[in-house]
Amino acid sequence: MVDVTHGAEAIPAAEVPDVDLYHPHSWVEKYVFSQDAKIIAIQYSVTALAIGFVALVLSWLMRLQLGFPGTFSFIDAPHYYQFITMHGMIMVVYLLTALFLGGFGNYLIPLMLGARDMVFPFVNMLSYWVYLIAVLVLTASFFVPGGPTGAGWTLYPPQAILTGTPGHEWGIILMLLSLIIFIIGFTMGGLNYVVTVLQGRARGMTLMRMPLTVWGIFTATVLALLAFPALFVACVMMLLDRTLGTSFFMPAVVEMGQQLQYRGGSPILFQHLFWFFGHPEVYIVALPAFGIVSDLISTHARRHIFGYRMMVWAIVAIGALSFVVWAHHMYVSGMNPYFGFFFATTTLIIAVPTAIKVYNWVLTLWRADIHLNVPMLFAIGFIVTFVNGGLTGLFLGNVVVDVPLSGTMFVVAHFHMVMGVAPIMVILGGIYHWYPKISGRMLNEALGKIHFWITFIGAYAIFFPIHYLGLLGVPRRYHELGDAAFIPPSVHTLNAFVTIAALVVGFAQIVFLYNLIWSLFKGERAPSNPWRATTLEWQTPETPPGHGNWGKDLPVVYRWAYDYSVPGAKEDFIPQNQPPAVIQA
Ligand code: HEM
Ligand SMILES: [Cu+2]
Repeated sequence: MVDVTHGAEAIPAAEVPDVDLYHPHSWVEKYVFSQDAKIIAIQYSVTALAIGFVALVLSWLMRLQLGFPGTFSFIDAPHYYQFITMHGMIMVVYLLTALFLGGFGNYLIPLMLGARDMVFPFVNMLSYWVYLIAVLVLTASFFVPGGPTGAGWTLYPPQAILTGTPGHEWGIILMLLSLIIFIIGFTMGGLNYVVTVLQGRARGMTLMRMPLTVWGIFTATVLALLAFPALFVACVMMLLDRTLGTSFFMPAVVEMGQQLQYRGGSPILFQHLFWFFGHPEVYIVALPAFGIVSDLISTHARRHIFGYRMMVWAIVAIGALSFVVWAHHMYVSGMNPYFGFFFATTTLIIAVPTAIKVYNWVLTLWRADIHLNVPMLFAIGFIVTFVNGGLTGLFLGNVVVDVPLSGTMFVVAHFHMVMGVAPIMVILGGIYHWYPKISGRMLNEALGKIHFWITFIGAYAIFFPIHYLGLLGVPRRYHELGDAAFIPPSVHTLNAFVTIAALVVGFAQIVFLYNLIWSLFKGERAPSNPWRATTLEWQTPETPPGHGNWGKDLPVVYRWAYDYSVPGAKEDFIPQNQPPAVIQA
């Protein structure tokens, strides 16, 4: 350990009050308007989980309608569209993006890198409060005349704006505003994550010694900083179309026999902007999940990650490639066939680095000392589910296969596997893994296992049959199927089954919530490094870590993050900050 006060003589006295600025002086500064990344992480996570719960309830309502059509009269067609839209957007942006980057990012980046905090703590604090405003604006749309927008989470114009769409009065305006605010807030956080990774690492923490969790979050943040601006301008332009009558996206249209004042806009331009953001968004969610899963399996299998460098470069390659595939979401938009060929090719190339990652996870687990505890179960659940969703991605990436499947429930099943179930597995596994550090208490293992098995089996019970429905041609975004000849009666039985599975999985999350709250007060006290992990966040002098994370001395890093079961070492793990002299038996 190196004394950080070493060299402190060089800091002119005048700067000391400046440093002091960042220390909380009151309860409010400590827990509410906090500049401590750890508190901001908890604020982000709680807010994201709360709004995510709303999205979960909306999915129950949609499933009730699909499983038992006509039984619940308040779920009419306009409401169904509103539920779909809010469910999709909340899950993707306000839950997953905010939780992985604002939640996990804030907690883990400084701690895993041996930094005291993010580099711009004040801006980091603002990032959360702006995010909260975005969430509140979005929530407000449930209470305005006309309700939230029913445009679908893709918000395609012209229908998002035309009066036939529910929520065309206020809902769409609030949705666009909320997204704009979200992006502003995210940018403040995102610049912090990137600059902290580049500038805030402890001595010895080279880029190629960073845990893969940090690599995943870092690369995802870079993607988000490049992709969100496309959505930002799209939202601003659409807002102008809606409120001032400009024609960026609105073509000349006749509505209810009336020629509207719009002319000359391009709805396809919106699709390009949306998916230029929308595809990288999948990886904004997936890359942190890749990183976290690598660290979970390495720690709980007591094995170094197989092919660390390859894993890093695969993350970077997937991130880069994700910017040249967006139009695979637009195969049915009437584009030039050569264009489709290009995007199908780039899409399928992503399978290469992705497969490398999967092989390396499997090879890490191969003949390892696997501890099947809750974080490990969720990590394996992720790998299996991601492979599953990846395989259907190969179907949909090919133009000729996609065209008939586009707009069916097959697409819904595919993206729920890849970017719904799989990342949620990682989020849950990550919470079980880091909860002891965050709260100082262990979560209950038995409740955790019940939670895992119901969630895992339940997710397959929900989404497996939906693939089959899609192959039969059952369309997505349909409020009711009616009696079309191609829909056999078994579809209705399956739909009822899926709905029951969805309700069971939903209620299993209450076990999790109970575990989180109960353990906070009654859980077993956590030792500072319960998983005997190598990464720096487990080596803090206090658990939970105090403000500034490291007490007086910053850690110094001597090795990578994966020294598990090293032959000749006295313990089966060597923390990153262990000097070489003390590791021999
Ligand atoms: C228990 C969990 C879930 C259930 C039961 C569920 C159910 C549904 C249903 C019934 C639909 C509408 C299908 C249609 O008629 O087209 C839907 C759409 C959607 N869901 Fe989920 N969902 C769940 C979790 C998630 C998660 C975790 C995500 C995060 C990525 C997500 C993202 C979406 C998106 C993006 C849409 C598309 C909305 C649209 O078509 O505009 N869902 N979900
Ligand atoms: Cu895509």
